[in-house]
Amino acid sequence: MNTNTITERITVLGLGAMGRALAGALLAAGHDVTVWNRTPGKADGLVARGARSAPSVAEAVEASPLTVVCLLNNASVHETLEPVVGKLAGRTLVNLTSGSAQQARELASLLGEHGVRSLAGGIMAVPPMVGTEGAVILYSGERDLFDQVAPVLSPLARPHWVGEDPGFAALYDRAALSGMYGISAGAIHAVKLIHAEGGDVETFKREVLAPWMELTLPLMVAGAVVSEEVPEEYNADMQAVGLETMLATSAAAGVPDELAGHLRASLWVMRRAAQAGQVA
Ligand code: FVH
Repeated sequence: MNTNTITERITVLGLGAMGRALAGALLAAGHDVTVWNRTPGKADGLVARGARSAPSVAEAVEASPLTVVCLLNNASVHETLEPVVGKLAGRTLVNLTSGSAQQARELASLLGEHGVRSLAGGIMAVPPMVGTEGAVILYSGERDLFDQVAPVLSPLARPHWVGEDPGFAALYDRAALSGMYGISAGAIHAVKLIHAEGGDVETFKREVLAPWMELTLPLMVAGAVVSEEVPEEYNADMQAVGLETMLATSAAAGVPDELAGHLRASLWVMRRAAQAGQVA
């Protein structure tokens, strides 16, 4: 099969904020788009732009050889797809709903048993970013299917394949978000600390925090290792002492202990590294 065998008729199931953005980008790229949403009314803006609104999931999936699913969670995906899985046989399904790696593997397996080829995806973008430079969608599943689908779905975001294992798109997506939330937690803790002691948060963010985080982010990513090694120049003992001071400063300022979890996690890493003899 080459890319031409998947036509440009595409069905989108789920018209939340992300589903509407995806369907809109496909319409803007000239695709023939059929949409369905559990609650009526969300298709109106897309219909005005040329989409067809299907009255049922079954009619929606029968309208196109390729269906993109973007629902709230794994439970809503199964609730929506299981009654129509027979109608999907011989078609292709791309699930862009967030979930766990195991959920993605189970869905791929269920679909495969019913003759449905599928890819799992993880959207690395928020709705306004869809269709713009910088937006990425991670895909996993069979490489040849990705090669067919990627050009068709490239108007959504840059397609990036991460492996044959259907769980890998979810795994990479969840892991990348873990990195992002780690940064977010650190930034929130930092401004709470400044505020608690009467500092000017906006000045701190602009003049100290933002430049510092921009400088250190690449080092933090490069220094994240799986083993208990930290780069020698980090000096794990020294880092552990510094982290204890940060925790004490936070406690003295009355910042809730729940916001200091990232410091305790780093302290655990540095103590393990020091114990493993990775000290400069
Ligand atoms: N929005 C974002 O910033 C993030 C960016 C990264 C990827 N996520 C994931 O995308 C999935 C959808 O997110 P969303 O932003 O579109 O979410 P909502 O606006 O809340 O829309 C949810 C849609 O799911 C439908 N739905 C919910 N439960 C069911 C169900 N049991 N059966 C059928 N459909 C269901 C809901 O329908 P309705 O409430 O309008 O009837 C919406 O269409 C999500 O996995 C994010 O993690 C977005």
